Amino acid sequence: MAEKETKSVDQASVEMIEKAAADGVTTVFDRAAKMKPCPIGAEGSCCKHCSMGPCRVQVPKKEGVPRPVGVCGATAETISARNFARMVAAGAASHGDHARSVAELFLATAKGEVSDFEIRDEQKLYQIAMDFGVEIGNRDLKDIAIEVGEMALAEFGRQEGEILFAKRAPLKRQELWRETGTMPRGIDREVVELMHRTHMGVDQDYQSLLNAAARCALSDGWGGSMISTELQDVLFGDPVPVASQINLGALKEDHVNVVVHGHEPLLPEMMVLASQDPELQKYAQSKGAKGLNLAGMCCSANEILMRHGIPVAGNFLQQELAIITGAVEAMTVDVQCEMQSLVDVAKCYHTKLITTDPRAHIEGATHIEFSHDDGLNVAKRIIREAIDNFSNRKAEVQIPSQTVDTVVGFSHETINYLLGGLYRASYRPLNDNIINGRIRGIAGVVGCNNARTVHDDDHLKMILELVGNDVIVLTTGCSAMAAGKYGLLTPEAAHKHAGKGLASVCEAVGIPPVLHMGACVDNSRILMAATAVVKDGGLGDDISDLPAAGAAPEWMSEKAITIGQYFVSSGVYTVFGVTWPTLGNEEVTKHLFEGFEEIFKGKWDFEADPVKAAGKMIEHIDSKRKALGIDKKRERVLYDMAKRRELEAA
Ligand code: SF4
Ligand code: MSK
Repeated sequence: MAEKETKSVDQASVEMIEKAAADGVTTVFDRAAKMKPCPIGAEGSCCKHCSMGPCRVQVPKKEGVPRPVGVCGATAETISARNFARMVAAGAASHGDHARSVAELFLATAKGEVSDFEIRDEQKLYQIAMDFGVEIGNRDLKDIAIEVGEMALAEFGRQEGEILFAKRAPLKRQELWRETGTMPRGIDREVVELMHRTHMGVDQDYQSLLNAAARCALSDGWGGSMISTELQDVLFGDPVPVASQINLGALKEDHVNVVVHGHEPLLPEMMVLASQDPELQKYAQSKGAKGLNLAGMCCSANEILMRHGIPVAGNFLQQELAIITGAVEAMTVDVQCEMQSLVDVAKCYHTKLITTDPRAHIEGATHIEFSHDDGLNVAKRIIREAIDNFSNRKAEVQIPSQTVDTVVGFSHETINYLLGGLYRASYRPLNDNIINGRIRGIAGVVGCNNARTVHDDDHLKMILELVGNDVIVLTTGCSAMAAGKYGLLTPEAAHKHAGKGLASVCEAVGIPPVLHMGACVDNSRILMAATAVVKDGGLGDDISDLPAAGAAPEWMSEKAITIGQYFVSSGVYTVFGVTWPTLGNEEVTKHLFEGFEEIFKGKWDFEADPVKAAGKMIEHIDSKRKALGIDKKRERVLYDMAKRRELEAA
């Protein structure tokens, strides 16, 4: 890791940024240096919700100067809250629409309408069926699956009542959502209503807008994202720990390289199958390559990494850099986090950029559309195109040597099993170690990379500070990949980086101090893990009682705001880095940072310095330990037989 670099701390990325400069290729790092963010927009003080604007409503710092309002009279608070709420709506819509695709495929699979997919995890299907209230009895698995699929799809169009997975939350939390009017009714309904409320001249009370945003975010965390995670697990298998490799060194000079980029794992699953097809392997060899090499990028990478051990080429800010190696024959993209610049970068090399989703076209890219009923053939066609492109390499191939071993795939069920064993799977050992102080608390560190800060640096600094202070870290998305590149996703990292207490637990169980839980939608796994800890007892009766905190130190996507908001609405203290979208308005920021604590017992915070942010998280964790009465380190009491007898007699 090159600490002094200003663009990335990842040496492989630095090498490719230099190659890009030598090749005359512009990257996101160059554009970020050139394009300064608009200061009024960055702080959320600009409204362009109607054509009488855009209206800029920066609140003057001096007293006595009148506060500006928009042409329609909208106050700075309304504008700031509306902008924030629209970010939540967009993020929830993205996860919801991803979930809809998964639910549609699931139902088609259950009905036997598609041949390339199957139900792999029956246990999980039964669990979902029970949560949905579907009768199991002696019914055929197929009938149960069809009913589950239909109910999952109906969650999007549900108009009233409560989303079904909300029942999974601790009872006290469900009560709080009902009391505060934030229990989500349906996935699409909350997004549509929030878009309506933020239209010109509708909801013009910032607290009311923010409450609606909180409800919409919950329809993602306990709705869209949870449906994605759960049904993907049933279709593709519940992740279990698997070893693999991460970073640009995963690309192979003498192989046909195909990079799978995006978020939905439907086509990537087929790409994994197709890449193992002996005929296609032979075809690659017939074109002079040693074989086929599949690698992932962004959250698609997380999906096929944790289920199949497919190596990861990189995270968000490395998507252009993979092409710049000159060794990528094809890059497929589906939805979310794909930079339009990939087309221009690909043109400088020989890479075929292939869009695969009917909702996401990119001008200048080749479009080969994925379809449920022809998934494997589409994947094979893409791989054939890549093989045919192998001989077209034109630039010098330069692949950074960096690639790091990782262990990934810690679903919430796997953690349960690892901690408690097959016959008494439970979170009890985790709770006990939190209570006895060996583990100080739990942190979820998630989210993107952001070209406005040094690539991966904030993730690493924050995670190292947390694990060094005995806080176990659960991670997803691009943050997980940053941790992987630094070797933090291996059991050995416990000995190297964790505090004594955390290290002793990790070593006893054989787990890393940083647990990779999957892609962005899999933040729902963190909600489930937190709920399991609550239900196991001894640490309060709500998620907000736990010594836990969340963070996205390098966030950039609207989805990250939605994720953060559903953590806050679920009772978690959540701190974001880089920048904060309501900084222009004190009242709105105060409501999110303080007011929400009174409503949700969870709140937002912003801290650009990742070490200071980690310090705030630890402070919060300690305050929760104190409230639970477990703040004093307890000596381990070893009971001998005499003491046991005394206890029994008492
Ligand atoms: Fe301006 Fe009001 Fe229109 Fe927004 S909705 S652009 S504040 S006039
Ligand atoms: S890919 S949403 S940059 S985590 Fe999920 Fe990474 Fe953020 Fe995209």
